[in-house]
Amino acid sequence: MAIDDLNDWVGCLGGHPDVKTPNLDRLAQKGVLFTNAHCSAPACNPSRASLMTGILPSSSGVYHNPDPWRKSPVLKDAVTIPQHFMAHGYTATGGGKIYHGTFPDPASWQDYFPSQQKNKPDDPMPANRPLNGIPNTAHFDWGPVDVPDEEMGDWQVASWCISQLGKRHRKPFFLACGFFRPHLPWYVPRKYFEMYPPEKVTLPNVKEDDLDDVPPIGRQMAKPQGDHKKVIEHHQWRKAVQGYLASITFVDTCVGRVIDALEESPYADNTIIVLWSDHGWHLGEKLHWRKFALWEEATHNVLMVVVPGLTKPGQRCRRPVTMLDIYPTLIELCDLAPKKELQGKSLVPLLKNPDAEWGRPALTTHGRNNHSLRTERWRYIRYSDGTEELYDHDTDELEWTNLANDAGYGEIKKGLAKWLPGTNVPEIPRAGAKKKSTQKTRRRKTKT
Ligand SMILES: [Ca+2]
Ligand SMILES: [Ca+2]
Repeated sequence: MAIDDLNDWVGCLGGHPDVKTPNLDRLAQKGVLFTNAHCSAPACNPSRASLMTGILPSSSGVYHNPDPWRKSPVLKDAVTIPQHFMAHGYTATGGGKIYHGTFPDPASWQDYFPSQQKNKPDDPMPANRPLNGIPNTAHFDWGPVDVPDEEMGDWQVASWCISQLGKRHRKPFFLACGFFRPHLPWYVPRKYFEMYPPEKVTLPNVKEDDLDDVPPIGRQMAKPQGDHKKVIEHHQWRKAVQGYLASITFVDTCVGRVIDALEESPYADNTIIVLWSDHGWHLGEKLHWRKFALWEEATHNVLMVVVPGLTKPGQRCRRPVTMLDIYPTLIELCDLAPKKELQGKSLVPLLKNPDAEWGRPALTTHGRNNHSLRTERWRYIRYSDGTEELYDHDTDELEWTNLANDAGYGEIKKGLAKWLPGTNVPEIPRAGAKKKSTQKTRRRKTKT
């Protein structure tokens, strides 16, 4: 199961005091919750391409959303996770958002809902958009819709997956269930908004001058004069937090339906469950909104794994892991042929013992040669121009105080820097980039 744009605002991860996620909490309780899991890239397309192929952005050249990942010379013939399962006799089907919307991958599936080319069902859209009153806001919008749950795309994806679990399968199966919320726009049924009265929601703890010690490339990623300024000017911070929380609880309900169906199915006792989100999300921290940055809010995502007969209920693992580790984990768990090109590391030792030694940091990359490394204690960021940030999570979990330029941290930085990737291949040409056209402005797709 994949959840789009879900940060650590999940009850069991403790990222937000108000959030209600009973079903995600229940799923985490069934197995191992990774509390220090990070994406390979803080954007949908590169994160998902990396997760599904096991190859780092710095090796493939897929760094941003407009990069057509199958055009990467490295990923052109890459065998994705479901393809590898199919090669071992499994059926592989899926529904909803697993790959970034612009670049579905029919080679990965035998059947897909709603279709191989259109991976995501439509959602109801309110009339009179935007609902938040911000001019030219596009999908950066939020507010309740008066429709039953059944009209929501994610509800339909869950229903389709439930129907797959209700089938009699003759072969082992790989089933992918991709949910779209809490991706923007935050239009979900009214009852979820009513769970979070805006005057009562807790706003993120934000330091107004937090960017003062951040190098220029980082400040440019944050764009304080963009979304944040608009949200403040239009008095929308509380309503935005409400919209994100409402969207999370809506998707939590969808997750719960699928878990219930699995538990009631003949496959309850021999099905491995992996639930992940593709990256985190800022809601004003560092005066930044959305993902597209290398701080904790953007890189930290959700990962839980349940393996019947192996994981024990209620376990937690604090080791820094990444989404890249999912592919080799599944290979080991399901006895598939090893693939030496994969750049992640199997999580099986941690599934057996969450306190086992791990010995490597989590790497996140945003754009060519901008990297972040996370250990249990440190976050180290190095941008393409050599500028740096260093945060000590033992004393500064909000990453407010950049220690990179303080004397005394040279050895720490050196120890971390040896984990930076040795190659940083150029970005592959973006979709449509070659045709320098006379057509009207080609709006670069930065959404999702
Ligand atoms: Ca996403
Ligand atoms: Ca700061």
